[in-house]
Parts: sequence; C-alpha cells; structure tokens
Amino acid sequence: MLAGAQPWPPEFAARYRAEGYWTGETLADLARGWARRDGARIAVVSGDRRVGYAELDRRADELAAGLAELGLRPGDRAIVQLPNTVAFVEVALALFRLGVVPVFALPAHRALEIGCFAELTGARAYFGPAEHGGFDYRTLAGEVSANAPDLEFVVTDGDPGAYRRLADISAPPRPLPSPRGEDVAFLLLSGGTTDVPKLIPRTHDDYACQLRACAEVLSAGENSVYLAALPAGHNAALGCPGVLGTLRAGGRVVLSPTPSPDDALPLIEAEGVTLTTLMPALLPVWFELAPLFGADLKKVLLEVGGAALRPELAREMTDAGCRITHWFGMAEGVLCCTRPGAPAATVATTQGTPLFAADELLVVDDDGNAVVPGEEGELLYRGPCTLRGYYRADAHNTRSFTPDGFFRTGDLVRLTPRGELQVTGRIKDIVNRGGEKVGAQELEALLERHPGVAAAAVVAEPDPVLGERIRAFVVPAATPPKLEELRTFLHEQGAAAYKLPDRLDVVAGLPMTGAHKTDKKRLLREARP
Ligand code: OOB
Repeated sequence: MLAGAQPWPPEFAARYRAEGYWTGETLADLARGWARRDGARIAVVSGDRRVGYAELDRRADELAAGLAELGLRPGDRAIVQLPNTVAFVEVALALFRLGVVPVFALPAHRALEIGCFAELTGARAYFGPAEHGGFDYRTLAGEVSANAPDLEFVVTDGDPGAYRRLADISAPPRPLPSPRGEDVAFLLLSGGTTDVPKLIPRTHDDYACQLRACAEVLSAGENSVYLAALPAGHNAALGCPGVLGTLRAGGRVVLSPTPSPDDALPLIEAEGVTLTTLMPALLPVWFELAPLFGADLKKVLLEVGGAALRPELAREMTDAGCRITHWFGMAEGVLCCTRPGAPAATVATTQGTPLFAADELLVVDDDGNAVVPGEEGELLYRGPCTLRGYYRADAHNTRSFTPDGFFRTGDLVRLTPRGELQVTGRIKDIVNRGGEKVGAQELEALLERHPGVAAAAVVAEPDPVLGERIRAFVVPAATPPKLEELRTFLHEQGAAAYKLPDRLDVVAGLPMTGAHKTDKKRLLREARP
C-alpha cells in the first residue's frame, strides 16, 4: 500500500472480501468492458464533444503509455485540478491504469491549497486547464512549482505556455501491471478539516464497492445519463455513483463546466439527463429557473446532500413532483441516503440509512459513551468504505479514530426508531458555506498573518441562501483592518475565493474557555446581531 496510508486490519479486510464488498475490481478497468462490447456508445459529453467508450478507452491507454514514457511510475502522486471536461475523465482513467495516484483538487483551489497538496504528497505531476473561469492555471502551477521540488511535470489542457500540452502526451498502448484491489486508487480532500488540509486514501476495492452500491440503490445503469454539475473531483460527483459509477455501468456522463443554471440546466433536456447531484444551496435556484431553460426537473432523480437541506424546500419540491434522494456523505467514505420512493416526510427530515449492511454506526456523548437511542450525539462510523487513517497525518489520526477503528465524523446526529440518520449539528470547527467546507483554524491562522490582526476567530453564521456564511472576528494589532482589505490579503496569500470571510467584526478581545480556546458560543452570544 501507498506509504502514509492506513490499511484496514486484516480481519476486517477478510470480512469485507468474504461478504462480497471488496471484489478485487479496480478502477483501471473502468470503460474497458463497454469499449469492447459497444465501443460506439457515448461515454462522455462535454460542450461539443461526444466521446464514445472505445475512443475513451484507447485515449486512456495511450495517455497512460505516454505518461509512463515521461517517467511517471506506479505509486507516484499527481495533482489533478481539471474542471468538468473530457480531459478530467481521460486523465483520471489513465492515472488509474498506470497506478499513479491522483490527488483530486477542486478548480476553486488556489496556490495556497495546491501548494499544500504538493508538499504533503510530494506529487511529481500537476494536471490543470490552461484557463478556466477567467483564471490562468499555468500561473498557479508556476507559483506552486517554484516551492515544490518534487513537481517535475506540469501538464495543461489547452495552450500549455511553458509547460506540456495534455493532447501531445501519447504513446502506443503498452501492457502495464494492473493495480491490486487493496492499492490506493486516489486521494480525496477532506471536507471536515479544521486546520491544514487532510487527504483521504481511497482504495480500488473500497471505491469500486461504493460505485456498485450507489448505482444499485439509485438503479443507475446503462440507460442512465448522469449530469456532473458539481466538480467531478468531489466525492459527491465523482462516485455516488457520479462520473465513475456511470462509466462503470455503461451510462452516459454529461459534464457541465459549472453548476450555474445557465451552464447546467440546458443540458437536462438536450441530453435527457436522468440523475444529478446537487448541494442544497443550488436547489431553489434550479427549481425556479428550470422552466426558463426548458428543463423538466421531474425527469431527473436529484441527489441532494453536502449541507443541511431545509425540510420546507424538500417538501415543496416533492409536492411539485420532483424526486429527491437525500444524502449525508463524506469524502471519508461515510454514505447514508434515503432510497428513491421513500415517503416525502422521510426525505424532508432524514438523511436515510447507511449504504452498506456492514456499516457500523455509533452515536456517542462527550465522553465517548453510546447515547440513549434517539438522543443526539457524535456519529462514529466504521465500514467497508470508511477510511482508517488520513494520509500522512499520524498525530491527527490518533484524535480522529477510536482505538478500535471507528472514525469520528465530528457531526452530531440522532437515529430515528427506524434507524434513519438525522443530522442535527456538528462539533468540528468548520463553516459549511453552501456545501463548500472551510476550516476555521486554517482561516484564523491565515488572518493572523495580516499585520493588522492580533487574533482572529472564525464562526459559521446562518445564511438564507448558502445555509452558512463566514463571519470573522478580529482583534486589531494596529489600525483595525477593513473586510475588503482582509479579503484582498487572503486572496494574495493564495487562498480559494470560497474561504474569504463574508462579514467582519473588529473586537477588543476574544472570550476564552477554561481550556484556553476561543469561546465561540459566547462570542456569538455577545456579538451584534
Ligand atoms: C460531502 O462530502 P464532504 O467531504 O465535502 O463533506 C462532508 C461533511 C459532513 O461531515 C457534514 O458536516 C456535511 O458535509 N454534510 C451534511 C450533509 N451531507 C454532508 N450536513 C448536513 N446535512 C447533510 N445532508 O459533502 C458529500 C459527499 C458525498 C455525497 C454527498 C455529500
């Protein structure tokens, strides 16, 4: 296994194999079977491009061979920051086949985040667009490379500037050693990190298991048309069943460059979309604007998760005939959902039941003891897809797992008498800004780099549109800084735009708890409304 990744203990691995969760199937074989059976079948649609299974399969082989010729080797890491384009799919498949481990970054990440991933993983390659959304990723790659001695290859989709053009990397397919089921297939970014970013190793065995199970519960198959509107490198769009699960099932993946209604909604009617994944913040906008774009949302199974879904909104939409499955998901492999056809009340008020019968859930109090059934507590999770350790994060891992391997989610839940999950809050210190997760400590440390800031505290503030937004409290060191000044400063530090505070309070001091931590509850209680 990849150094720095934590395997499941042998007795659990044996059980998951014996019970058919882990089958040895690898992501290297995605698209291959369909390419042989029905090569002309469309696998991926992006803008004007329609790529068949045979073409995708061949390109993945040629790209893998080309990358091997450049010197990339199994076990190397490669940062993949491609937006939802054919290149994303080609690169992911090629890396899986070569045994190179993609680190899936989001297009919104900037030099700060990508630099962190490069340093943590020692990535040898970076794959990004030349430009996307008005931003030049070659400049970002240049900034990151300057401080990342291991980063040898920058590959761009589009005009490469000083770097390598993705389309030019190709060599005659050659036999490559197949990865094994237990090998790490890729690294995903955790949405639950409060300080420096954490990465989650996902194995072929565990992710193939996730893809199969998600496709099964949603009846996704060869006739499915999956719309990837959220970033393809996020677990929700990548594999629930998402892009990879749809390719596995022989369906069609339709890629939208962004989730904005004018990009995504026209694709629904044009491509006959049957399934898509959305964060709750997008739902009202899609619901309202769908008719304008001739999109009939009733024809699409809507997978909604990533942040709290307002029950009234869920009801309004189901009353209007929309089909929603409500998900509680984590990149760490925790997945619960309401099954299609569940009663409207279940969809509106619960996040359903675990994906696997082998998933073990505990709801515990502050002392780690199981709560009385139905009471609120922290959700602990253990199962065939749930990680046993973050990548290269030993100290953090001792806090994030119980001694017997349960993962501490940091989310507060209660279980209904029928065993359905209800997310009630969280204890981890993050802001869930419309589904995008911002670690409070990471942002506080960045704010405290500003010369005008002596101390900072970041809290989640309720927001009618995003669910939560970022409120920063700062104690000034000199002249009190203004919100715009701090936002510009963070931007210049290379932070992603979704991490910039929405609101600023300049305060004389921060209240402390007995444990010398900022007392954020008191801070909010005493703050102006
Ligand atoms: C998904 O994954 P991540 O890794 O970006 O974020 C996970 C966190 C959870 O720990 C929880 O705090 C929050 O997002 N969350 C929810 C939620 N679903 C996720 N909070 C309230 N209600 C929900 N339904 O966000 C993700 C991964 C796969 C599928 C769907 C979402």
